[in-house]
Amino acid sequence: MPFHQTPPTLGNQYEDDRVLRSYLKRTLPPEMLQEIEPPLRELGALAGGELYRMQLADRLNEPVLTQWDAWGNRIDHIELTPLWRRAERIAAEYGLVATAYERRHGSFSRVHQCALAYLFTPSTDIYSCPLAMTDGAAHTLLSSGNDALINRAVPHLTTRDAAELWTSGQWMTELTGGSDVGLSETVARRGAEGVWRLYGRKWFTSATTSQMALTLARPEGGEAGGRGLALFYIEMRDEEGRLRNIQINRLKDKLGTRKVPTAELTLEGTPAYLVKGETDGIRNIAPMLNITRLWNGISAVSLMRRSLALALDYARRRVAFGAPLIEKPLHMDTLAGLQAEAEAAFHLAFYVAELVGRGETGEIDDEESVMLRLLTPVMKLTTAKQAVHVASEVLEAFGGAGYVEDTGLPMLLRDSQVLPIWEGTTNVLSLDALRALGADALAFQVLKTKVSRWLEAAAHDERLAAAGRICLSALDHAGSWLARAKQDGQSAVEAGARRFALRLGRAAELALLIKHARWSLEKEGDQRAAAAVSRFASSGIDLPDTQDTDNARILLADYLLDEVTST
Ligand code: MFK
Repeated sequence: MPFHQTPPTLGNQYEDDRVLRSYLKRTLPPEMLQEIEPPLRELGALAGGELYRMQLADRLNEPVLTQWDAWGNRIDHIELTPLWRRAERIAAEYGLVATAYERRHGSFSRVHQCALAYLFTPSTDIYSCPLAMTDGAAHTLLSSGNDALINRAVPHLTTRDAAELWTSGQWMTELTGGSDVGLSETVARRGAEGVWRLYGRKWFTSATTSQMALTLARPEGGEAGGRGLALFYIEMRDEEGRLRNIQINRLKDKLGTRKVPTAELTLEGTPAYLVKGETDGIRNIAPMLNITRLWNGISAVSLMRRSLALALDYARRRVAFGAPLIEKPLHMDTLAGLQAEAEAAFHLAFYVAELVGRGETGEIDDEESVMLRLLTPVMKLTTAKQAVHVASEVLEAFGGAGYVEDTGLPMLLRDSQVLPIWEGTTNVLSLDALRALGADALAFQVLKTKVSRWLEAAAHDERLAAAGRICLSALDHAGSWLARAKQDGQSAVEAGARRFALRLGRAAELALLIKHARWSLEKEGDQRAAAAVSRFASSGIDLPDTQDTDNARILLADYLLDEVTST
């Protein structure tokens, strides 16, 4: 009988997930957990069963743009893949967006929603993208105070009825840039009765099958930069289903997220409504960005979980050098390190979800508000980097099979690679973390105080206490670097911003992991979170200080535009 390798399989993705279940048990009131567990379990079964099988079968399907009909009419129709059409219905039915707005469980509704998103995301090929933008649009409209738009759109964005559900686009990126949004060239012309007309090109509009979008444009004569932009609301199609003066030029040919119909658009007088004033579009769209950044983090931890679920299952099946891989000390060591990364990331992403929930119900206190503003970019950038690292290592853990398309594994890496790019690259978000610190002189101190409080509770356990000291010393070093860099000037601060933000992210993850491990030891008698603490604490929390900027100038001297640096 020739040798046949059995492929990895997935079980119920809720039941099998110790980290999620233990976290929910610690965080949620018991009666709430009892109420929400059956649908979580159902979704876990779908994610590990029907949806996973469908995802593998749907692997080669991609959205198709048809620009013209047989009779020469411009139609710009995008046909979605079967998996996405199924995902759309499941998302409505399970309330992937609605849960956060029904608020059946107060501020914990956000955690509930994120748990649903975490189970749903890895089996639905980034259908989380339209959901994130839909959630962001509902959140932004609700905080805008624009009653007409709230009454018109929010019931559709937050419904559980698939026939009524709208998704929303978030059109920011133009040819001038995805990061420097203040350079946007789209112009808005004032029309009659509050209807504006938009003219311009949007270069990277995700999920272009949405019914509405929030976008930025500059009212004619408005000042340059981000302040001169306004936030607009658009409905894509008229009553006959025709696009409203929008042309879909082409779909993007991307490395990953291949099911997401990301398009280039031309707006040719598209009717639009102001959401909140004629200026400050970037400030006004920021609530949307912060929600999609939360989704980015939840997607990152969910993809890490999926990668590991497959790698761990495979390690039990694959025999090499006389034993299953899981029994091989080096393979075990590798997977344990990845598991610790994923667990640490999980706790930071869900902590930000808790804060978002408390913000929405008005329970958030001043310290937590500061933490939410600072940790949103820090969490997004840290978890995104971890997701790419974990996916890459997991492909390697499969050997050659990890590099072969029809195993479905390469998609894990491609889809993870978008996470540090969209919604703000690592560098842009590192600068946003500095912006958040700059907005509140005490922000760094608030973070340290919070972390110290989480660690105090674990001080009696020497293993956890030792990890706590690593965490505090990383924060101390980050703080003293920042003070020194500020004296050296803005260039020094900017140059070290990424190392600084990653240090904060990893330290916050470690502190939250320690907090959870103490609870899990005491209440569940479970050693595993504590084992994750030990591993994670020794895997680069206190990153080295920044190099000086002169060093970078010397190294890149041939390419600098402003001077010739003598070596
Ligand atoms: C799987 C789930 C993922 C979901 C994916 C959905 C797919 C969507 C695809 C996309 O749309 S990707 C493109 C997303 N684009 C970005 O994320 C933009 C990246 N660039 C930035 O974030 C820059 O930091 C930014 C454009 C905001 C910088 O612009 P400026 O003009 O230099 O901003 P400025 O002047 O510092 O800030 C303007 C105001 O906004 C300030 O407030 P004030 O007017 O009161 O001073 C800022 O404090 C405020 N602000 C900026 N970022 C903020 C914020 N406020 C709160 N939170 C923030 N994050």
